[in-house]
Amino acid sequence: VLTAAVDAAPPPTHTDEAQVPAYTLPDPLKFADGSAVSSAKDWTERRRPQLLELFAEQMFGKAPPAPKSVKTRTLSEKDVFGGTAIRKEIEVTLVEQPTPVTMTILLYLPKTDKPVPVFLGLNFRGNHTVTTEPDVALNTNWMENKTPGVVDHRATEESRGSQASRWPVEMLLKRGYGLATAYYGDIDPDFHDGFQNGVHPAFAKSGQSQPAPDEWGSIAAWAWGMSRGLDALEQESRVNAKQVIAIGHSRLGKTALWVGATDPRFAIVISNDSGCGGAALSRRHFGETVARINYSFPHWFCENFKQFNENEAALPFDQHELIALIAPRPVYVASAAEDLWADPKGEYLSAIYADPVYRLLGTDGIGGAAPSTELPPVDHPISNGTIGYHIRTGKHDINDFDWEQYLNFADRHLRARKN
Ligand code: GTR
Repeated sequence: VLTAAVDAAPPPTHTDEAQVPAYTLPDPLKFADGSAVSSAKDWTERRRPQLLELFAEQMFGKAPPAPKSVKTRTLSEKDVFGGTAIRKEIEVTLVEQPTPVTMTILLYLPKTDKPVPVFLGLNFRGNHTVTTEPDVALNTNWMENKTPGVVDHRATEESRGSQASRWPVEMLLKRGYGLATAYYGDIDPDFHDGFQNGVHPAFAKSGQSQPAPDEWGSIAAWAWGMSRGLDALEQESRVNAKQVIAIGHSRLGKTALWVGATDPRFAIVISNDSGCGGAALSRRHFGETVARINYSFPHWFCENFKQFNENEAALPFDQHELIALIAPRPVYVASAAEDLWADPKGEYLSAIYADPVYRLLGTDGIGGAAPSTELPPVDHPISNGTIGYHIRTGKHDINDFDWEQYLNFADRHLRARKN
């Protein structure tokens, strides 16, 4: 049954508001049996674990537990940007057996006398594409051929700095933040090979050749890898590990939300244009749909998620509840006006429908009185509350405007704190 669902091409998608079906969203403040979640204790001790389990079982798949410790090795360390910052490359061993899988973190830290907050996010094309600096190691793992400078699925020198516009390193450093990034394909190459490469095989139970229907797909693996990245940052004395911000764009924005839900050590979570399977409500069926994403990327979610192809009403949750799982920690959701595939309105609605949970936990939610269901105007961030949102001019991307808002948001939530 599941295989048939995967192979069948899904019906065409649309980006027409008039075609959004009538839908009823599950109420995060009701238990599965319909009774009310009426206190912070109800949420934290019973409802949150129930929802987290559902998202793991039915959507992202369950990941293995955190290892007792993570092995790290410093590959390089030097002063950069005129001696104002330190740059390190750190190898993190994700699994040792049967084949070692390692991830390399590229870490930039401003030189200060105090541990600093750090943005941690995976990148799409290797650490050497984040910067034009000639001595950051060229990634040698498999990657998509799509971008310039990638030949036969391997990076060449020509790709150096090709993603630099997405990673304004010096802007972050000047504002007192560090940046830690790693190539997502170090953790699990992004193509469907039946989970034979990356971190999956090391955790297969004996006799099992691929994850069970409720076990981790690639997004859950990338999220698990981000948690190992945070383990590694906890070993860095110059990093304030209590102020690490999970960030991601697009498929890696879906990843940031999932790691924010599963790993409460992340202080703030930022979803940039995460769309379907990220911040966008599945029941709106606008732009990319559940069936479409499972068809194009059969390895991103667990096998169970395919039961909801063209059947979103049967989902025991919707994406506003993924955001609610991050509460009461600050979360920022961003959209781009031309990125209809990711359903900006569905991303916004998720953020505001998570608001009641944030308020139950004693925060101001999205700020102000009852939030409006009208999409806010383009380039006017709503970022005074614990939930932030903006839709900016332009395409599916992450740029300086986005980062400015994230830095302002982080300043407001972290600077006042003593830890
Ligand atoms: C698209 C996919 C989206 C989004 C995007 C990206 O092809 O349909 O869900 O994740 O890729 O990651 O850039």
